[in-house]
Amino acid sequence: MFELIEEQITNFKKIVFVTGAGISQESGIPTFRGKDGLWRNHDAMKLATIDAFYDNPKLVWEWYNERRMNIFQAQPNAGHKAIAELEKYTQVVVLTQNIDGLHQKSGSSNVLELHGSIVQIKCTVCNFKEEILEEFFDLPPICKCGNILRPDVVWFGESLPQDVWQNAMNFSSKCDLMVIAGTSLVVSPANTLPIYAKQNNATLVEINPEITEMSGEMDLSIRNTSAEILPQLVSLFKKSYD
Ligand code: BV8
Ligand code: ZN
Repeated sequence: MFELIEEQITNFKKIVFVTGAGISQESGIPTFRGKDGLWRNHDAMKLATIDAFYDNPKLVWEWYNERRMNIFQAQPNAGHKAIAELEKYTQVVVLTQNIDGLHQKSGSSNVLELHGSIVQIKCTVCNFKEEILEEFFDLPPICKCGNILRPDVVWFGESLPQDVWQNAMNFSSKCDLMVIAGTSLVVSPANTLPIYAKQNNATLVEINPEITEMSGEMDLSIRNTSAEILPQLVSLFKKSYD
């Protein structure tokens, strides 16, 4: 399966991972698309928007509160752990669309959260911003300043944090191997990151049980799960370095 990259494995010095909801699926966290994409018959893609929030903050908060409780119980899986272990062998940066913090929980030390974090809560008006691990009982939760609090995530229609996005483009343009795992590459601008890597002649490896919009652009597109394949990829590095 890895014939294409096996010989050049020791040449890869700057590796970027672009991950999506699929990599956390095996930790019990539902993805947005496919059968998991509904919550109480609401389309997740419609709930993760500013309009939905201001339309019905209580409903959107019920969704986030439930996701938070599930995410706080979730453990990193073999895919997350393999990426964290790779840091022993070479430079690794993780650009994740996920908001679940599982890459950090598994030990990865260079993680950019392109779409924010469900653990971080911020005020819709003042500059209050804090990691809160407790469950909220009164929804929507209210800030000390009297305004509604919200999860510090990037909703559809909102811009990504400027500095995070700049760094993500930068790392993607400078890497020599980009591994795209667990994402349908539907959501922009995260789905442009493989283009930056390709423009810089990086090798592109995709890991996804399904074909994606960019499978045709990949040097290697592996039709399998991240928990299955990522440990095998890391053992290639282990063999060549140990
Ligand atoms: C922006 C945080 C500039 C919230 C998320 C038309 C109208 C309005 C907007 C747009 C439009 N057209 C395009 C846009 C832009 C829009 C967009 O891309 N829309 C898409 C849907 C068409 N993007 C934005 O709005 C972005 N901002 O563009 O700013 C701007 C500013 C102002 C005005 C204009 C432009 C902001 C996007 C961020 C949205 N927030 N998350 C939350 O999570 O609650 S995105 C959300 O979707 C998650 O982050 C998730 O990662 C992502 C994708 O959802 P999923 O499908 O679940 O995950 P993924 O795609 O990763 O797919 C799962 C994959 O895993 C599948 O391929 C599956 O096969 C695979 N898989 C399953 N199991 C496994 C597996 N793979 C490996 N192993 C397994 N075991
Ligand atoms: Zn406030």
